[in-house]
Amino acid sequence: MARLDVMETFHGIMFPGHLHTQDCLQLAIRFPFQDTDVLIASYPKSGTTWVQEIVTLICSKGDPQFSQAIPNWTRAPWLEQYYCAPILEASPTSSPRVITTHLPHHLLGPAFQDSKPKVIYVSRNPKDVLVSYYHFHKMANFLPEAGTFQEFFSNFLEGKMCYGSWFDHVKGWTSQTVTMNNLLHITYEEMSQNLHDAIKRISSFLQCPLLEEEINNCMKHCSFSSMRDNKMVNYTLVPAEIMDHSKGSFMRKGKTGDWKTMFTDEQNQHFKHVYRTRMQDCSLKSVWAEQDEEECVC
Ligand code: PPS
Repeated sequence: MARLDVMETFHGIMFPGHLHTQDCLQLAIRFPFQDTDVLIASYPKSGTTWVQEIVTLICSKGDPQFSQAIPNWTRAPWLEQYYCAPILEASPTSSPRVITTHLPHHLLGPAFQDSKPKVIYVSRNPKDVLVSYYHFHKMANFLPEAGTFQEFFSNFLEGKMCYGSWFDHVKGWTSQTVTMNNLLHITYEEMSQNLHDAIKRISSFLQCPLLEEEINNCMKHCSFSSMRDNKMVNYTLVPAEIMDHSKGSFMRKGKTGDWKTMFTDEQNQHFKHVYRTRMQDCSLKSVWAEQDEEECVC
Protein backbone atom coordinates (compact mmCIF):
# COMPACT_ATOMS: atom_id res chain seq x y z
CA MET A 1 0.00 0.00 0.00
CA ALA A 2 1.77 3.19 -1.11
CA ARG A 3 -0.83 6.04 -1.04
CA LEU A 4 1.95 8.36 0.12
CA ASP A 5 0.04 11.51 -0.88
CA VAL A 6 -3.33 10.42 0.51
CA MET A 7 -4.70 11.68 3.82
CA GLU A 8 -7.72 10.05 5.46
CA THR A 9 -9.95 12.23 7.61
CA PHE A 10 -11.69 10.22 10.31
CA HIS A 11 -13.89 11.89 12.94
CA GLY A 12 -12.30 15.20 11.92
CA ILE A 13 -8.72 13.97 12.46
CA MET A 14 -6.15 13.51 9.69
CA PHE A 15 -4.35 10.15 9.31
CA PRO A 16 -1.69 9.23 6.71
CA GLY A 17 -3.36 7.23 3.94
CA HIS A 18 -0.20 5.19 3.53
CA LEU A 19 -1.01 3.28 6.72
CA HIS A 20 -4.69 3.98 7.37
CA THR A 21 -7.97 3.39 5.56
CA GLN A 22 -11.48 4.30 6.66
CA ASP A 23 -12.16 0.57 7.13
CA CYS A 24 -9.20 -0.12 9.38
CA LEU A 25 -9.91 3.00 11.45
CA GLN A 26 -13.50 1.82 11.92
CA LEU A 27 -12.27 -1.61 12.97
CA ALA A 28 -9.79 -0.08 15.42
CA ILE A 29 -12.38 1.87 17.40
CA ARG A 30 -14.43 -1.29 17.86
CA PHE A 31 -11.49 -3.54 18.65
CA PRO A 32 -12.37 -6.43 21.00
CA PHE A 33 -9.62 -6.00 23.59
CA GLN A 34 -8.78 -8.81 25.99
CA ASP A 35 -7.96 -8.22 29.66
CA THR A 36 -4.52 -9.72 29.03
CA ASP A 37 -3.64 -7.19 26.29
CA VAL A 38 -1.05 -4.47 26.86
CA LEU A 39 -1.86 -1.25 25.02
CA ILE A 40 0.77 1.47 24.54
CA ALA A 41 -0.96 4.76 23.77
CA SER A 42 0.74 8.01 22.81
CA TYR A 43 0.72 11.14 20.72
CA PRO A 44 3.40 10.74 18.01
CA LYS A 45 7.01 11.47 18.99
CA SER A 46 6.36 11.07 22.71
CA GLY A 47 8.48 7.97 23.34
CA THR A 48 6.23 5.30 21.81
CA THR A 49 9.06 3.22 20.35
CA TRP A 50 11.01 3.43 23.58
CA VAL A 51 8.06 2.04 25.57
CA GLN A 52 7.52 -0.67 22.93
CA GLU A 53 11.14 -1.71 23.48
CA ILE A 54 10.86 -1.55 27.28
CA VAL A 55 7.67 -3.65 27.30
CA THR A 56 9.19 -6.23 24.92
CA LEU A 57 12.28 -6.49 27.11
CA ILE A 58 10.27 -6.71 30.34
CA CYS A 59 8.21 -9.56 28.87
CA SER A 60 11.42 -11.40 27.95
CA LYS A 61 13.07 -10.66 31.35
CA GLY A 62 15.72 -8.46 29.74
CA ASP A 63 16.68 -10.94 27.02
CA PRO A 64 17.09 -8.95 23.77
CA GLN A 65 16.66 -11.92 21.42
CA PHE A 66 13.05 -11.08 20.47
CA SER A 67 13.57 -7.31 20.22
CA GLN A 68 16.60 -7.85 17.99
CA ALA A 69 14.85 -10.32 15.67
CA ILE A 70 11.35 -8.88 15.09
CA PRO A 71 10.54 -5.31 13.97
CA ASN A 72 8.71 -3.21 16.55
CA TRP A 73 5.70 -2.75 14.24
CA THR A 74 5.26 -6.55 14.22
CA ARG A 75 5.76 -7.21 17.93
CA ALA A 76 3.64 -4.21 18.98
CA PRO A 77 1.54 -3.24 15.92
CA TRP A 78 -0.42 -0.01 15.69
CA LEU A 79 -4.07 -0.88 16.18
CA GLU A 80 -5.30 1.66 13.63
CA GLN A 81 -2.90 0.68 10.84
CA TYR A 82 -4.09 -1.62 8.09
CA TYR A 83 -1.67 -4.49 8.78
CA CYS A 84 -2.61 -4.87 12.47
CA ALA A 85 -5.36 -7.50 12.17
CA PRO A 86 -3.30 -10.11 10.26
CA ILE A 87 -0.36 -9.65 12.63
CA LEU A 88 -2.52 -10.19 15.70
CA GLU A 89 -4.16 -13.24 14.14
CA ALA A 90 -0.73 -14.78 13.61
CA SER A 91 0.62 -13.88 17.07
CA PRO A 92 1.04 -16.56 19.74
CA THR A 93 -1.75 -16.70 22.32
CA SER A 94 0.48 -17.57 25.28
CA SER A 95 2.26 -14.22 25.75
CA PRO A 96 0.38 -10.94 26.24
CA ARG A 97 -0.48 -9.17 22.99
CA VAL A 98 1.29 -5.84 22.89
CA ILE A 99 -0.60 -3.29 20.80
CA THR A 100 0.22 0.35 20.11
CA THR A 101 -2.06 3.26 19.29
CA HIS A 102 -1.90 6.96 18.48
CA LEU A 103 -5.71 7.23 18.60
CA PRO A 104 -7.14 9.83 20.97
CA HIS A 105 -9.08 8.53 23.95
CA HIS A 106 -12.40 9.96 22.81
CA LEU A 107 -12.25 7.62 19.78
CA LEU A 108 -10.87 4.50 21.47
CA GLY A 109 -12.49 4.78 24.91
CA PRO A 110 -15.74 3.01 23.93
CA ALA A 111 -13.70 -0.10 22.93
CA PHE A 112 -12.80 -0.59 26.63
CA GLN A 113 -16.39 -1.09 27.70
CA ASP A 114 -16.19 -4.89 27.96
CA SER A 115 -12.53 -5.41 28.79
CA LYS A 116 -9.66 -4.03 30.82
CA PRO A 117 -6.39 -4.18 28.86
CA LYS A 118 -3.38 -2.75 30.66
CA VAL A 119 -2.87 0.69 29.15
CA ILE A 120 0.45 2.56 29.29
CA TYR A 121 0.09 6.18 28.20
CA VAL A 122 3.38 7.90 27.44
CA SER A 123 3.61 11.66 27.09
CA ARG A 124 6.46 14.11 26.53
CA ASN A 125 7.14 17.81 26.88
CA PRO A 126 5.10 19.17 23.95
CA LYS A 127 7.89 21.51 22.90
CA ASP A 128 10.16 18.52 22.33
CA VAL A 129 7.30 16.62 20.65
CA LEU A 130 6.87 19.54 18.25
CA VAL A 131 10.57 19.63 17.33
CA SER A 132 10.82 15.85 16.95
CA TYR A 133 7.65 15.77 14.84
CA TYR A 134 8.96 18.60 12.65
CA HIS A 135 12.15 16.69 11.86
CA PHE A 136 10.17 13.48 11.31
CA HIS A 137 7.96 15.24 8.74
CA LYS A 138 11.06 16.00 6.70
CA MET A 139 12.03 12.35 6.37
CA ALA A 140 8.61 10.61 6.39
CA ASN A 141 7.21 10.80 2.87
CA PHE A 142 3.77 9.68 4.07
CA LEU A 143 3.32 12.88 6.12
CA PRO A 144 2.43 16.31 4.70
CA GLU A 145 5.24 18.76 3.88
CA ALA A 146 6.66 20.21 7.09
CA GLY A 147 6.88 23.76 5.67
CA THR A 148 8.99 26.26 7.56
CA PHE A 149 9.50 25.75 11.29
CA GLN A 150 7.24 28.75 11.98
CA GLU A 151 4.46 27.24 9.81
CA PHE A 152 4.83 23.87 11.52
CA PHE A 153 4.85 25.56 14.93
CA SER A 154 1.54 27.33 14.19
CA ASN A 155 -0.07 24.18 12.81
CA PHE A 156 0.98 22.22 15.90
CA LEU A 157 -0.56 24.75 18.26
CA GLU A 158 -3.75 24.80 16.18
CA GLY A 159 -3.96 21.00 16.17
CA LYS A 160 -3.65 20.81 12.38
CA MET A 161 -1.54 17.67 12.56
CA CYS A 162 -1.85 14.02 11.66
CA TYR A 163 -3.38 12.30 14.73
CA GLY A 164 -4.92 15.61 15.84
CA SER A 165 -4.17 18.06 18.60
CA TRP A 166 -1.50 17.29 21.20
CA PHE A 167 -3.57 19.12 23.84
CA ASP A 168 -6.72 17.09 23.19
CA HIS A 169 -4.75 13.85 23.07
CA VAL A 170 -2.94 14.36 26.37
CA LYS A 171 -5.96 15.74 28.19
CA GLY A 172 -8.19 12.97 26.88
CA TRP A 173 -5.97 10.11 28.00
CA THR A 174 -4.57 11.50 31.24
CA SER A 175 -7.99 12.51 32.54
CA GLN A 176 -8.78 8.78 32.56
CA THR A 177 -6.20 8.08 35.28
CA VAL A 178 -8.87 9.06 37.81
CA THR A 179 -11.31 6.35 36.78
CA MET A 180 -9.19 3.74 34.98
CA ASN A 181 -7.08 1.74 37.45
CA ASN A 182 -5.68 -0.19 34.48
CA LEU A 183 -3.93 2.92 33.10
CA LEU A 184 -0.33 3.89 33.81
CA HIS A 185 0.82 7.36 32.76
CA ILE A 186 4.54 7.71 32.30
CA THR A 187 6.53 10.53 30.76
CA TYR A 188 9.51 10.54 28.40
CA GLU A 189 11.25 12.78 30.93
CA GLU A 190 10.83 10.22 33.73
CA MET A 191 12.37 7.56 31.50
CA SER A 192 15.26 9.90 30.62
CA GLN A 193 15.93 10.89 34.21
CA ASN A 194 15.68 7.48 35.82
CA LEU A 195 15.31 4.61 33.38
CA HIS A 196 15.83 2.04 36.12
CA ASP A 197 12.83 3.26 38.13
CA ALA A 198 10.72 3.73 34.98
CA ILE A 199 11.33 0.08 34.01
CA LYS A 200 10.51 -1.02 37.54
CA ARG A 201 7.29 1.00 37.50
CA ILE A 202 6.23 -0.45 34.16
CA SER A 203 7.16 -4.01 35.13
CA SER A 204 5.20 -3.86 38.37
CA PHE A 205 2.21 -2.36 36.52
CA LEU A 206 2.42 -5.30 34.08
CA GLN A 207 2.68 -7.66 37.09
CA CYS A 208 5.94 -8.92 35.70
CA PRO A 209 8.46 -8.26 38.51
CA LEU A 210 12.11 -8.36 37.48
CA LEU A 211 15.32 -9.22 39.30
CA GLU A 212 17.88 -6.44 39.53
CA GLU A 213 20.02 -8.13 36.89
CA GLU A 214 17.04 -8.37 34.53
CA ILE A 215 16.31 -4.65 34.99
CA ASN A 216 19.94 -3.89 34.19
CA ASN A 217 19.70 -5.95 31.01
CA CYS A 218 16.52 -4.10 29.99
CA MET A 219 18.31 -0.79 30.59
CA LYS A 220 21.25 -1.86 28.48
CA HIS A 221 19.12 -2.90 25.51
CA CYS A 222 16.70 0.04 25.53
CA SER A 223 19.33 2.74 25.85
CA PHE A 224 19.32 5.29 23.04
CA SER A 225 22.56 3.92 21.58
CA SER A 226 21.38 0.28 21.64
CA MET A 227 18.09 1.20 19.98
CA ARG A 228 19.82 3.46 17.45
CA ASP A 229 21.93 0.45 16.40
CA ASN A 230 19.08 -2.09 16.40
CA LYS A 231 17.63 -2.23 12.90
CA MET A 232 14.45 -3.85 14.28
CA VAL A 233 13.62 -0.57 15.94
CA ASN A 234 15.53 2.24 14.21
CA TYR A 235 13.31 2.14 11.08
CA THR A 236 16.22 1.68 8.66
CA LEU A 237 14.33 -1.40 7.36
CA VAL A 238 11.73 0.99 5.91
CA PRO A 239 12.47 1.66 2.21
CA ALA A 240 13.83 5.09 1.30
CA GLU A 241 10.78 6.06 -0.75
CA ILE A 242 8.72 5.85 2.46
CA MET A 243 11.29 7.23 4.91
CA ASP A 244 14.08 9.20 3.33
CA HIS A 245 17.02 8.26 5.53
CA SER A 246 19.23 10.84 3.81
CA LYS A 247 17.03 13.55 5.36
CA GLY A 248 17.28 12.40 8.96
CA SER A 249 17.18 9.52 11.42
CA PHE A 250 14.19 8.17 13.30
CA MET A 251 16.47 7.78 16.33
CA ARG A 252 17.44 11.42 16.02
CA LYS A 253 18.78 12.85 19.32
CA GLY A 254 16.80 11.24 22.12
CA LYS A 255 17.19 14.24 24.43
CA THR A 256 15.02 16.35 26.68
CA GLY A 257 14.98 20.10 26.11
CA ASP A 258 16.05 19.97 22.46
CA TRP A 259 13.33 22.55 21.74
CA LYS A 260 15.76 25.18 22.98
CA THR A 261 17.84 24.71 19.84
CA MET A 262 14.85 25.60 17.63
CA PHE A 263 12.46 27.94 19.46
CA THR A 264 12.96 31.71 19.33
CA ASP A 265 12.12 33.66 22.51
CA GLU A 266 8.99 34.89 20.82
CA GLN A 267 7.89 31.35 19.90
CA ASN A 268 8.57 30.23 23.45
CA GLN A 269 6.43 33.02 24.91
CA HIS A 270 3.63 32.28 22.46
CA PHE A 271 3.82 28.56 23.18
CA LYS A 272 3.61 29.15 26.93
CA HIS A 273 0.58 31.37 26.47
CA VAL A 274 -1.27 28.79 24.36
CA TYR A 275 -0.21 25.99 26.72
CA ARG A 276 -1.54 27.84 29.77
CA THR A 277 -4.84 28.55 28.05
CA ARG A 278 -5.34 25.06 26.64
CA MET A 279 -4.23 23.24 29.80
CA GLN A 280 -5.99 25.38 32.39
CA ASP A 281 -8.53 22.63 33.07
CA CYS A 282 -5.82 19.96 33.34
CA SER A 283 -3.88 18.94 36.44
CA LEU A 284 -0.87 18.13 34.26
CA LYS A 285 -0.11 21.81 33.71
CA SER A 286 3.22 21.74 35.46
CA VAL A 287 4.57 18.28 34.68
CA TRP A 288 7.20 19.46 32.24
CA ALA A 289 9.37 21.64 34.45
CA GLU A 290 12.47 22.74 32.62
CA GLN A 291 15.14 21.86 35.13
CA ASP A 292 17.98 23.76 33.52
CA GLU A 293 15.97 26.98 33.45
CA GLU A 294 14.06 26.22 36.63
CA GLU A 295 11.12 27.26 34.57
CA CYS A 296 7.86 25.50 33.99
CA VAL A 297 6.56 24.87 30.48
CA CYS A 298 3.42 26.75 31.45
S1 PPS B 1 6.59 7.63 16.68
O1 PPS B 1 6.88 8.00 15.26
O2 PPS B 1 5.38 8.29 17.15
O3 PPS B 1 6.55 6.20 16.90
O4 PPS B 1 7.81 8.26 17.50
P1 PPS B 1 8.11 7.98 19.03
O5 PPS B 1 8.75 6.66 19.18
O6 PPS B 1 6.93 8.27 19.87
O7 PPS B 1 9.20 9.12 19.36
C1 PPS B 1 10.45 9.18 18.71
C2 PPS B 1 11.35 9.99 19.63
O8 PPS B 1 11.74 9.18 20.75
C3 PPS B 1 13.17 9.13 20.79
N1 PPS B 1 13.62 7.86 21.36
C4 PPS B 1 14.42 7.78 22.45
N2 PPS B 1 14.93 8.75 23.24
C5 PPS B 1 15.76 8.35 24.25
N3 PPS B 1 16.08 7.07 24.48
C6 PPS B 1 15.58 6.06 23.71
N4 PPS B 1 15.93 4.80 23.95
C7 PPS B 1 14.71 6.42 22.64
N5 PPS B 1 14.04 5.72 21.67
C8 PPS B 1 13.39 6.61 20.92
C9 PPS B 1 13.58 9.33 19.34
O9 PPS B 1 14.93 9.66 19.22
C10 PPS B 1 12.62 10.45 18.95
O10 PPS B 1 12.95 11.69 19.58
P2 PPS B 1 13.90 12.82 18.93
O11 PPS B 1 13.77 14.00 19.84
O12 PPS B 1 13.38 13.09 17.56
O13 PPS B 1 15.28 12.25 18.93
